[in-house]
Amino acid sequence: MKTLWQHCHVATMAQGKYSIIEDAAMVTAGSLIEWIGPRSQAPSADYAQVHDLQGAWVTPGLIDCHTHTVFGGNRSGEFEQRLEGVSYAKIAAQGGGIASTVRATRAASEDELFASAHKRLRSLLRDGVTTVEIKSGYGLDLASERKLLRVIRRLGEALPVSVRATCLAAHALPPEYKDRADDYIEHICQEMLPALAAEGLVDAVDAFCEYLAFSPAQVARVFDVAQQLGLPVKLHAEQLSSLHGSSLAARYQALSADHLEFMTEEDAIAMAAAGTVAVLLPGAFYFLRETQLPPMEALRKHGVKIAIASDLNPGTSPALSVRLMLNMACTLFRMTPEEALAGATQHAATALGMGHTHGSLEVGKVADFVAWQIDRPADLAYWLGGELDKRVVRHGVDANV
Ligand code: DI6
Ligand code: FE
Repeated sequence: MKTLWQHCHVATMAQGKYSIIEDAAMVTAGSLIEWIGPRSQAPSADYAQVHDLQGAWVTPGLIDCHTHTVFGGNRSGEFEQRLEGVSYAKIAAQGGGIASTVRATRAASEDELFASAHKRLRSLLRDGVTTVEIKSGYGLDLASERKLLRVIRRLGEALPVSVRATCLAAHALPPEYKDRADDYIEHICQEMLPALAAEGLVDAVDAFCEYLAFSPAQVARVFDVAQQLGLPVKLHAEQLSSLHGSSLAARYQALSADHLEFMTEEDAIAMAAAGTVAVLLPGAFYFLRETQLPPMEALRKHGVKIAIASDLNPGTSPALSVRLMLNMACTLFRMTPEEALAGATQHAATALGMGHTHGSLEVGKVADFVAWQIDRPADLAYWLGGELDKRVVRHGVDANV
């Protein structure tokens, strides 16, 4: 069944640029794009459906390539404490931080986790997201990590969104492994990853490489096992300090290295050579009131693809809007609106290993797009919050949430 979509302008985001087609039309066949170009050149055919997009600006569906959407509990109380001057260290000493989310996640049922994550994911979808990556990492034992990954799979079945599941068992040290980080890493490598991969619950493996989390050597151990299991890797790197985790990620041809405020030019050179995408997370930078900016000029100079994501998580980035992240990427990191939109479309797709099928509106790619009632593509990074009039189409059909 062929469908014609017309009376619109299109920012195709091909090659990570706007690549604009004014007064455009698009032909979809099933879930794929069959033709796209100026409306005057649209192939004549007996279309099953013809849609008038009312002069909308059409972009690829937004892709949120880094989220921790599934978790138990809520940490707004810590937010209040910090604003009253209580330090992170004191909050952690009181059992707060990631540990409190781990306790709440372990105590919650699979259905409770699904219900709370479903609400948060719908917020992202209502803002134009058609593909999302969701990490585990608040369970930190086999049964709880399996529970999280099963919820992630269920969300992709329940909502009109393509979901990629990333195992982040190496997110933090669980209490039962206090002061025994190497033993926990071995538990991940010998029991958790093989079992979860065999159950088809994992699309990629991630770790938190930081002085307060896991060392490059411990990350390399996890990455070796991921590679033995045939799973691509990603890495939380250089968020709070420089351990050259991003260079380690590049050595493993990682899909992406994420955060990167403290990365060096040498790290950027290594990432460029490996094709590892830099995923910047302005929500965490903003929420933590960080001051160290990612090295934008080094990333641009060496041609590292830059993606933007929400990092939706209860502790450092309780963000429910990718569009707001686009604004933060421009306002805080001085990216251009075009770079930011490429970061939430084509480059985000590449960061998920989906760059050949998603992320731009080109013949043969999936028909995931949003028809926005806006004046210019830059409006997507310009307006702060709120809800823009839009029509979301995923796999060639309207995606209503
Ligand atoms: N970096 C972060 O900012 C989050 N995890 C990570 O690896 C923090 C997660 C939390 O505080 O719950
Ligand atoms: Fe994260």
